[in-house]
Amino acid sequence: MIAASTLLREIGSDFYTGVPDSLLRSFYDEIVRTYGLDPAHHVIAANEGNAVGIAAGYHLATGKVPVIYLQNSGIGNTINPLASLMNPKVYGIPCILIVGWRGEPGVHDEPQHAYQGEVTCRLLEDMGIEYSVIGQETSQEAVRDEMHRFRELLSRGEDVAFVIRKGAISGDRESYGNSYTITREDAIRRILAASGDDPIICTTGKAGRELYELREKDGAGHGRDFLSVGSMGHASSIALGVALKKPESTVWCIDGDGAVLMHMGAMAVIGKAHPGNLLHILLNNESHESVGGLPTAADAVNLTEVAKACGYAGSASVKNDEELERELSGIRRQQMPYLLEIRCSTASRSDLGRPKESPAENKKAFMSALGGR
Ligand SMILES: Cc1ncc(C[n+]2csc(CCOP(=O)(O)OP(=O)(O)O)c2C)c(N)n1
Repeated sequence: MIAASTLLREIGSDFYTGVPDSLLRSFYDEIVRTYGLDPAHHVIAANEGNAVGIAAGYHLATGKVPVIYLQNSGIGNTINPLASLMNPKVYGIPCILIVGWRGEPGVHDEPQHAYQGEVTCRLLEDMGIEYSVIGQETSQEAVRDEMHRFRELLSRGEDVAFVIRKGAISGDRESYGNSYTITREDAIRRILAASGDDPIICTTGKAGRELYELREKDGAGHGRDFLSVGSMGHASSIALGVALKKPESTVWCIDGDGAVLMHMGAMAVIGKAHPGNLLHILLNNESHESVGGLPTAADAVNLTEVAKACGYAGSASVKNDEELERELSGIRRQQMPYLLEIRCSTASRSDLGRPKESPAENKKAFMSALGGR
């Protein structure tokens, strides 16, 4: 195992941007310990492509090499700016990617990571990005040698990557939080009581696991819920597609603030399409809680006003139990599309389980329940 502080020293950059991954937690906690959340050194991006853009700007302004950290799920979001901005055949802007390798073949992980894990190195190869894998056995000397090799490539305007295996980086933990009191799980429990038999599209991360467990506890079955375990930021778009074709159903989307910010253009498209049967519920804990809690930009954004500006028929924000109960009891009478923001704490259970069915089984059950409508 290599200490995060050692890795940062060997990389030797003073600018970091990215989207967190639980596997890189020690790495970004060390960045926070070193630079805090000072955007002159560390910007938590909305999505990984956004991070590439920020990194490019840093290079243009300083001539120095930025670092971009991401879960391999986010490689897709980087491909456009890597291929059409950073690549030596275009502007030739150097950066160092730190990629958390979820779903590495042979290592147990969740189903949403299986294919992405399989193609991670292949994608980097296709993109012409030299990479080096860091595992538990990787020494400081080995990282230094790779950085020596990489510096030559970086000086020619090429991009390089370290692909990080599970458990490869060690370090002390930082803690993150906010002052809100409603837990995400309790908010979901109340949403389920209000949504009855309506279909629900849920965002990526722990929210879906909590939803799944609550249904288990109720013995309610899972056919109403599409968990969208991957594709972070797209739950509201999936819900829009369903809502447009099931006008007789009220379609609920349970979203996260990190996910909403990741592809916020989706809100403009919902406002414009204006489905009269879409309830967009945002569990806003101002945090990427599912992957360690690094803050999002949501504390600085008024997302209920964003919804209105995007053309939603209405929106509201609640921050305590009474407000939440009041809102949920009347929510079906609201003009839609409607955004309800629930300000949540960053608490979650450590014994949270995972869905037993495969994503393909979830899809089948969801479609069959929807088809009956
Ligand atoms: C494209 C992509 N980037 C990163 C991740 C890793 N990831 C999984 S959940 C999550 C945080 C989600 O934050 P938010 O939507 O605010 O929900 P919370 O976890 O706070 O409930 C991240 C970054 C991912 N799954 N996909």
